[in-house]
Amino acid sequence: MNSISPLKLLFLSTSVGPLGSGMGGGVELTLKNIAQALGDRHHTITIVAPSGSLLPSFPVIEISGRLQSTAQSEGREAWVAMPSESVLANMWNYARQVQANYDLILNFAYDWLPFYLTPFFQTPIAHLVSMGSLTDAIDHSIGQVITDFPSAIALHSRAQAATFEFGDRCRVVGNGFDLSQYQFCAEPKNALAWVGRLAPEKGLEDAVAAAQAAGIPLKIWGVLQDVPYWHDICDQYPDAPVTYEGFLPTAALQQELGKCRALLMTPRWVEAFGNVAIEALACGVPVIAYDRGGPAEIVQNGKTGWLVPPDRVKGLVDAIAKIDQIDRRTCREQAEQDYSLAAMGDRMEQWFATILARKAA
Ligand code: HBI
Repeated sequence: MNSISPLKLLFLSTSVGPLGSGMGGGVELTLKNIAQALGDRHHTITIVAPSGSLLPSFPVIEISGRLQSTAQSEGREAWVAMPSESVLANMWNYARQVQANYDLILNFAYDWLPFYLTPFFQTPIAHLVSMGSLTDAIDHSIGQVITDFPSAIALHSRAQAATFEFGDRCRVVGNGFDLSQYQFCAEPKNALAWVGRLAPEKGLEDAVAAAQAAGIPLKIWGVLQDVPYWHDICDQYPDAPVTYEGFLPTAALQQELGKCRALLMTPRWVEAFGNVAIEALACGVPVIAYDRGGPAEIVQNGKTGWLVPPDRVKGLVDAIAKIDQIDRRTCREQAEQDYSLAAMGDRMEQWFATILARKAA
């Protein structure tokens, strides 16, 4: 536990959707968990987020304006684009006006603007980068922050860091979850789970193909972000035993997820971390994941799940066949060991202490 004094913190949320909508993907849960981890340690947290955001037990300053398009759909050469009346621009204009009331600003948005604005602010800005490298423009703006403020950038995994040429100069903080929200389930039903935004970078079609080959029902939870993509999968696998179960908030999701024999993780891209892997482990659910990105650093092969060669459905099917070799209690223990709120709170305080020490120097 660090002995840093209580801080007044301003969180700037993702610009692609209101908190609680699911449109922000994993970063919504990440922000909530970090607010709780730090709130438990007597820091005061205020959150700035798009209108319509809901977050229990923390003050949310709702900002109006048009949502940012998702960076992962932009392409590597994409220019920086913001609509008129941009919610992102309005959020950062608000932060500029109130910055003197805070000891530190923590940015969760994966956008060019917050990184570019960092030297323009008097209050230090810490950036928790939520995805791997996607566009040259954003890469360059993050690299510039590291040049000017060497301790200001943190990432979730080493694999995510490795996607940036400056990755070795970033802090890796993993993630943390309120494990009291997740109930351990010892006796699962005969079903597999897939959880995430239904979008091409998540590789859902492989999980559907694997469930069909294994003859085990697959339950799918998450925001239906790309409807044509989902319809293509349904057309391609008309007889697969799969059901789309909608987007559930954490309490309901973990109730259903815990009843599954395994979580399948089929990312096409370098998943920065893989929050759902921890949520599954916390419920005692083993994880079968492509050996790529954040999940490959989480799953202990043969102990809390199986890592399979990326993009190979047969690897998924082989792993499903031996899922009963995994002890579900070991899965819960791993979540408690590495990914609790207390562990994450320590890592965040260490990060902030480094930034504030540099500022003082
Ligand atoms: N795209 N432009 C942009 N900004 C974000 O904050 C953002 C995004 N795409 C996805 C995303 N955030 C989150 O879903 C991931 O960071 C988890």
